[in-house]
Order: sequence, then structure tokens, then C-alpha cells
Amino acid sequence: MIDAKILVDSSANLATGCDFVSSVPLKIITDEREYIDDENLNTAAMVWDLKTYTGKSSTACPSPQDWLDKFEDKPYVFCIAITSNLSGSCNAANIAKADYEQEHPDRRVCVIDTLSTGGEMELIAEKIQQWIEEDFSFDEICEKVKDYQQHTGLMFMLESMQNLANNGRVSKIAAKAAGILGIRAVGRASDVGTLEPLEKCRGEKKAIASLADHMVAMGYEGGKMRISHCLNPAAAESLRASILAAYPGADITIRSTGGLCSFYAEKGGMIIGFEK
Ligand code: X90
Repeated sequence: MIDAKILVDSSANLATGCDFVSSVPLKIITDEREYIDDENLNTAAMVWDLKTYTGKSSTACPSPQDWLDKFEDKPYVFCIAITSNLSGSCNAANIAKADYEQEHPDRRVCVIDTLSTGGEMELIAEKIQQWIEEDFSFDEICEKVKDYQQHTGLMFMLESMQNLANNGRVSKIAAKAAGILGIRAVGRASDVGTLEPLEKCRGEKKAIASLADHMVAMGYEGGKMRISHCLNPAAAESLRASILAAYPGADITIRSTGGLCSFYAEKGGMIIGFEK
């Protein structure tokens, strides 16, 4: 078994509750304070703070040094990063890789641009851990990840896209519908790792049905599903129940979004990584 470290940035929502990865924090920044998205962050308190905060807020990706600090002198490191089309996290990981491999020519780092976030990153982390335990080599795992990424997808349901629009991660036009009371924006991560809105649903029930339909249309066949939600356990449970009704054996887990995804998905939002 190779002696490897699996790292994710904190957009994977794995700062807590996952023992085989280490999480590299992003930051959420307002004029008043800075929230570090690590295991000490009270995410719910942050979401409520931000709901009443009227000033500017933004986020910042990890620096190359933030990634390097978690490499822990391991001979092999996997860095699983949020889509490079929305964040500099992947770029920072690539700089960390270059430094580390130059300093230690016998060590190897694999940086994965997931073109996604949340639960899709969680699926990739779980697979890498599985392949390490199954004794695959570092090079084999790097190759296999590329193939696995073709068989995973990400969908989202959002009540508000205000923070995404304010920070230039979606167009103001795309964000508009999600601002209307009762409307849920349903969409997916596009092939190039950007937000692709698919539907505007009136009410959560319709949105959840739409999510399930789209996932099946995209090729979901009862494989793994990794749901994260921002203060909306009911929606997550309801999606799980509807998937289990069609695929009783499906391996579906639910967790809370961490700081970064809570900031962008906002209260009520849900992000779903799935195998297809
Ligand atoms: O570097 C930074 O400051 C982080 C910027 C991240 C921006 C986007 C985060 C999106 C989080 C929203 C729903 C899922 C969208 C998936 C798109 C690939 C969650």
C-alpha cells in the first residue's frame, strides 16, 4: 500500500466527519471578520450572521503554502480541488506540487481539478482511499481518477444565488430567478466546471423531483450519492427517500455543507454528488 495523503479543499465539506482526508480551508471574508473554513467553524452561526450582514462579503482560496502545510512529508499526495473555473484553489495546489516535487525529487503529487465541488469531491476522495487500500500504484490511481470523473456528476438546488452573483460566479441574470420567493434553481456542474442552471422550480417538492429526474437522465443507476445541505436536512432526507424508492440498495449519505459551500449555496441550498 502506498504511503499517501489525501487532501481536499474545504469546498468538499469534509473538514469534519471524514477520517481518511485532511481538509485545506478556504476563507469567507466580510468587512468585519474572516471565517476560516476548518473544523472549528460554526457554520450555522456564520450563515445566520451573513443573513443579516449588509456589507460586502467574499471568499479566498488556499495559498500554495496552505496546501504544502498539509503534505506532511508524505511520499505521495493527492490534492482534490474545487473547479479551477471558479476558484484559484487548484492553481495553488499545482504551485505547491511544483515546489514539493522540486524540493523532493522522489516524492509525487497528483492534483485533481474536479471541475466540481461538494459531494463529487467526496466521491473522488473515497475512491482514491479505496484504490490505495486495494494496493494500486500512485500512477495507476492518477489514471483511474480521470476515468472515474467521467462517471460522476454534481447537481444543486438553490433558494438564493445572491452570493454567487455578487462574487461573479454566475451572471446576475442566472441568479435572478433564485431570488424570487418560493423558486428553487436546479442545475448542475457543467463539463467545464461552471454552474449550469437547468430549471426554475416552484416549491421544494418540485425541485427535488426535478433533481431526481435529471440525475437519472444523466445516467444515475443506483450508485453512490453524497448529499450536502445548508440548514435543510428535510430536503436532503426527502431526496434520499425518493431515490431509495427507485433504487433500494443505493449508498446515500447526507452531511451539512461546510463554510465555503454554505456561503455560496446559502440557507436552504443542497449539493449532490452522484455516480452515473
Ligand atoms: O476561490 C474562492 O474564493 C472560492 C470560489 C468558489 C465559487 C463557487 C462555489 C460554489 C459552491 C454552489 C453550488 C454548486 C455549484 C457547482 C459548480 C461547479 C456551491
